[in-house]
Amino acid sequence: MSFFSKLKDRLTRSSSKLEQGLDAIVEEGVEDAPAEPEIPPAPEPPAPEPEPQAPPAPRPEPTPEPEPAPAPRAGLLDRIMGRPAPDTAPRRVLDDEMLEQLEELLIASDMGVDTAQRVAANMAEGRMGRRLSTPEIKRIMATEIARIMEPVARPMPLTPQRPQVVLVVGVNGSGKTTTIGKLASQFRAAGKSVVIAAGDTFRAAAVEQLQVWGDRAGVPVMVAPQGSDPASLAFDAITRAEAEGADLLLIDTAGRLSNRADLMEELAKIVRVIRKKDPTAPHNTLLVLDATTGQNALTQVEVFQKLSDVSGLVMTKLDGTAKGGVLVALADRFGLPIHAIGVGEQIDDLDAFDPEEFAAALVGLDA
Ligand SMILES: Nc1nc2c(ncn2[C@@H]2O[C@H](COP(=O)(O)OP(=O)(O)OP(=O)(O)O)[C@@H](O)[C@H]2O)c(=O)[nH]1
Ligand SMILES: [Mg+2]
Repeated sequence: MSFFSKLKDRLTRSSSKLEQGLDAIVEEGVEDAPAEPEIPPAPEPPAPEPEPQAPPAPRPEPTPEPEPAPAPRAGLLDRIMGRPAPDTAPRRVLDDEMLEQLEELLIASDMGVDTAQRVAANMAEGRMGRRLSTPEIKRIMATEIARIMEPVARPMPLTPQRPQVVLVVGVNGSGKTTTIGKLASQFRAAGKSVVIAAGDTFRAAAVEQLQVWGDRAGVPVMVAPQGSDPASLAFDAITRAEAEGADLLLIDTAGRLSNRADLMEELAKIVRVIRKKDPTAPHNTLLVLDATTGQNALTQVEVFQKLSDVSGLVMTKLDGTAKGGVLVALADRFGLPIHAIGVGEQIDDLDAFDPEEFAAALVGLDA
């Protein structure tokens, strides 16, 4: 299965919420609007049909997206002859009220107020007064969402340093260890030699969990006794990765709550100690965020940016959450690269972030 099919299948809690919302918005307008004004109440000679609809407003700027054709309708002759209309999808005229409803729908998908406003405003540009169907709105919405996310869609950069030190941080349970396992497997498959350091020395189970992932990925895992100093493990791990000529060292860390100052200080210490070994390290600091936390992910970025040089984001658990829109808010608000997204617990359930595919899956489009 392609990653897009998987993403689309697993993002359905987010996409079905948007789809249902869109259908409701369009239907509401259809009910309010005078029913099909082009059908005269009384029989009429089959004269050339007047086109009551205003031509589409001129667009202030060109967009790459193809302009949807004006709403196709069955002509009078077609109706008399019983021929089906070319497109029977309900349509609603885009006006301020509908725009506001679209904005609310985007906010409900966890996009946040600012981003929702931006997406809605971009959607409206040059389209006010046009009659739009749900499929058309979806395409326009996906285009505008992808446009916002395009600049931040970047895979984790590979640097010339050996080893390239990648520090993985995030709150408890966000998916750090799982993501490291998946990344290790993918880098291995790409021909890189990888070492993992089990920097979560608090929980014995954490080390075991990482060893399982290391086995799956075929990557050695460096561990330290439970309760030992994670900073000194990180230091030793760089020494070993250097000695082995490894390309990449992935350092797992214990999940920390942003309100625990001691844990936050410990993270700063890991960075200080790593830098004694290699002043340019860590070369990447990946912040792993759990999509199910919704808008809270924004706060997590702010907190982690204060105590580490977050260089990129990975968002996990996009499967089974209706809060997928939060990734759009993250892209819009911070401009940090989004390297990868996770859609499940298996080793191949992580892939590079593709904004067009994500936007399509989020609104429930096929391509
Ligand atoms: N559905 C789903 N589950 C995920 C995903 N990524 C991780 N998980 C699950 O989330 C749970 C927590 O993942 P971990 O990788 O242990 O998270 P962590 O950040 O290392 O957690 P701590 O070490 O406790 O801070 C596990 O049960 C994972 O299987 C994902 O993309 N989708
Ligand atoms: Mg962990």
